[in-house]
Amino acid sequence: MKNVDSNSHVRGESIYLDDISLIEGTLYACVYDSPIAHGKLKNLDTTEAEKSAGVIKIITAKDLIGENQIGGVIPDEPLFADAEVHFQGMPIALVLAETEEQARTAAKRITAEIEPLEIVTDPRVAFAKNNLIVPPKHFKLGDAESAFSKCEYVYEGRADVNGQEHLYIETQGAYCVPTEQDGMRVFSSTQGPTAVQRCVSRVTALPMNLVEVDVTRLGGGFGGKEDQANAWAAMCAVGTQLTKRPVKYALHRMEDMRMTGKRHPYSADYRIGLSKDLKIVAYEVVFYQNAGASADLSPPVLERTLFHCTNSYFVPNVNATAYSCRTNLPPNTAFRGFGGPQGMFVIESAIAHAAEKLNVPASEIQRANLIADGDEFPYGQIAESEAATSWTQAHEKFDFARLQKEADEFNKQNKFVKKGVAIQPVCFGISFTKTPMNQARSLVHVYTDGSVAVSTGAVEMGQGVNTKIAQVASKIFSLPIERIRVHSTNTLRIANTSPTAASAAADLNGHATQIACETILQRLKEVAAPLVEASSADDVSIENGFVFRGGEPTDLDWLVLVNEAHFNRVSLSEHAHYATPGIHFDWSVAKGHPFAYHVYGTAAVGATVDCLRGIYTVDYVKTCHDFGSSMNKSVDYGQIEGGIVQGIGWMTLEEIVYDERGRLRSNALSTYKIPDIYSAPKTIDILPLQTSRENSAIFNSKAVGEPPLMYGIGAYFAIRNAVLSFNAENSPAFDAPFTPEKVLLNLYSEKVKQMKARR
Ligand code: MTE
Ligand code: LUZ
Ligand code: MOS
Repeated sequence: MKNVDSNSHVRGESIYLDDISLIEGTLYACVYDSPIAHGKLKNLDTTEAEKSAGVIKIITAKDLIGENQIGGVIPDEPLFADAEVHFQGMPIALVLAETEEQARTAAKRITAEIEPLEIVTDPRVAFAKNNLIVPPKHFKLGDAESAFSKCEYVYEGRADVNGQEHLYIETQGAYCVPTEQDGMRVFSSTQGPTAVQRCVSRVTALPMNLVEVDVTRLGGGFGGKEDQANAWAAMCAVGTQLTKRPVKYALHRMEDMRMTGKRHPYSADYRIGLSKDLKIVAYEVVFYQNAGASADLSPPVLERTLFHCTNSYFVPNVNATAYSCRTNLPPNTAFRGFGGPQGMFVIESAIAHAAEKLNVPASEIQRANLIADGDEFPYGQIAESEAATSWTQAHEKFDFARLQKEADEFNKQNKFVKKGVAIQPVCFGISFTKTPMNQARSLVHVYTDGSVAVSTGAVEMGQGVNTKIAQVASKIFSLPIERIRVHSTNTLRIANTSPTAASAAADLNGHATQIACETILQRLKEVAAPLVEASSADDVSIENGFVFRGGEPTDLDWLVLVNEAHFNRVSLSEHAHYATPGIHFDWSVAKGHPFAYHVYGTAAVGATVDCLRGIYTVDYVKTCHDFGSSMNKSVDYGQIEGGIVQGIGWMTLEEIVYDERGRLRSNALSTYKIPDIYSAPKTIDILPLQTSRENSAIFNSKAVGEPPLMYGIGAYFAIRNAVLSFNAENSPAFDAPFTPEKVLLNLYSEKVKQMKARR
């Protein structure tokens, strides 16, 4: 079953925001954004811009009819800066002009007088000033403090991990069209159509029922459009409200990189305590999250860092604290893994630290501590664990010892080229950690020609959710996929949606679709029963477009049956609701059962480092991955391959650099390196985990969107191991990404020091 979008993608016929035909009279928008990272806005001069050719209007905070506020979690983010600016790239004014070129030219003619204030970019500095977005969060299991005193070995250290630019191929943008009686229709490149609807409603003061948001698909979101698509849609909507004309804004790449938030950088202090037999007895960790200038999604991201701070390991005594620190950077936001990867990087660093000191392979510590059935996560949920199963099956297939031996032998024979291997277990919880978000709806129509239309709250962003939803309808109705069409995500058809995020879109919206289709199917069976002289609807089934009675085919087909139902005034439509059962979480005690299930996996990652130049290749990623039972191998394998490459990029190449003035220096693809085909691993082997365990995923096919990204952490440690085998005197700081520059410095650091000392 191939991706339902594959033909139109390859032919260039798929419709993205920029492919929507514009209505005559459309205006183009362009933002004037703050040139400095922190200051008092004294004076804004728009006179030159107003005189600029084609300019229709310039909008600032004071023009808004609704609230100048777009903060979703906490109301701390104005749409347009008014009294102060908080980051470089913060929108101050919006130019509307007859052409895109004219809007951009005019925006360059705006000037602002800004009285500089102190700029903070480091989360630890923000913490020292007590500049926190929310009060600190804690997870506690057992009694870490007294457990440390009984540990044979205790190590402490620091780990830092940088952010990541989403680099969706399609930049942020929106197109707003006025509809009658003050309404508007907003086309937005968003993962959260309802979030856009709410935000537009807030800044325009229009009720939500006058705001229609429509999303056909995104050219990638990766979390960057879970919340941060709102601003651009809100600006277009405000423009439409004030001019009564359609308004379009699609950001240029550099605007997008400069004005939008990224994955959160974190700095962390850890302390790990082990027993003589390498059991991790106690783990203490303090996370400093670099939230940027406003909350955005930082609080729930911070929470997920805590949820995943022990990765796939069982640690009986945990004391974890997390601070969300306010800095003068663009507000950081959701990014594939949502804080989880940062939490995992720190415990992997702690384990690597202990392994180095104890002179054992890190994999020995990892293997000895995998979480087992019945073990408790620090947040109270009891594990149904595939951690050891995935490890064992990966080891049986890929032979970790052989991989290590190959690297060791290679390293003995090569002086200036070294290989490193790392094992990377992954455990990721599936469900929004905020329980109320775990709900979805699906609207299914069967038409009288027998074709089926499905609408859900899920947004297609390349991850294949529409294919999976079509598969659900196709399977329940037993119709070929060609008879099913999954339509755009639209707030008039499906209301109050959760964003497509947390890897849960197929589960939530697929289940809702399953319920809707089953309801219609049951009605059809009831119509069919007397027609095929069956004793009851239970005796009827529908297979491949024909009605069966007692398992035997009849000559009543789908088309005739559908029309019989309609003729008998039986509804052929259903709007169904699904809410994930059995999940709950109580923050007052920081315990509960937040996840429907976990996804597990174990990967071996191999890398080769050129020790003269500091450059490296990732040779392989070999993983045994837990799909449950994949409902679409080509979609799921694609998600794994993409996630791995994106994770490797985060851990190795991609380096976001802000200078001390809070200015983004890596603001283009010439200075921000993302993985290309040459930096992708030479091979990716994917072995589906064999398990007979049931799970609550749609058709037992576990969520796959985010977990594979975290195999990328293994690339960091594989490179680190190669560096160590070249230069054993140096212990590289845990400071991701491990760029070629950092690798080179670490290859020679101690040697350089020794040379200097001898001189
Ligand atoms: N795959 C593609 N091609 N493009 C994307 O933007 N986003 C990822 C993942 N895979 C993304 C992707 C993220 S961050 C999430 S949460 C999931 O897809 C969301 O989709 P799902 O819930 O259907 O897995
Ligand atoms: N978004 C969110 C997410 O709002 N809550 C989550 O728990 C989450 N998890 C992963 C990715 N996005
Ligand atoms: Mo994904 S970070 O949940 O959009």
